[in-house]
Amino acid sequence: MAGESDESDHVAEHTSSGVNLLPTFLGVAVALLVCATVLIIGLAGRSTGGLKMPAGYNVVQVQEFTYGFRLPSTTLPAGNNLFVDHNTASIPHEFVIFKTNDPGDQLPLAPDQTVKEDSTALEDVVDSGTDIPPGDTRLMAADLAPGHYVLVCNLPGHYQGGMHVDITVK
Ligand SMILES: [Cu+2]
Repeated sequence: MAGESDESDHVAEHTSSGVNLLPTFLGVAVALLVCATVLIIGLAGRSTGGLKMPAGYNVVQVQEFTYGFRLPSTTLPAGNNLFVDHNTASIPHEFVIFKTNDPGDQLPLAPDQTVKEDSTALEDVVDSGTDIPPGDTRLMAADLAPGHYVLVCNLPGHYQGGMHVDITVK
């Protein structure tokens, strides 16, 4: 009696494991689909190269080239801005934003014709600090008050070459 019962259990188990291959396959397929969906949503929502940006920041994508800047808009919202600056050029550049009343093409100059960064007419609010090598991306954040700003690259000759953009924050 007991032996017979064991055998029928064994047969039932064996049969059921064969039948269960389909649900298992479906389970794996559903799991893969969920993973793919999460990945797609993640990629679609990304701001920059898959990096997760802090909430509450206006993300500004900037591209530098020789000699200029590309940005989606020269008007930015007051408050926290996060600049994601990519140097697309084959030479180093830098990224400096001054708050100033002076127009971007009329900033005070030092004797070497670079922008006179210590001028009282200029307030340095964002500064890459060091050169940004070709191909590199630099993240810089600033809490900007409403007003007029100028974004420049102040490597020798670059400001004069045209690397300045007037920005309005409001
Ligand atoms: Cu430059």
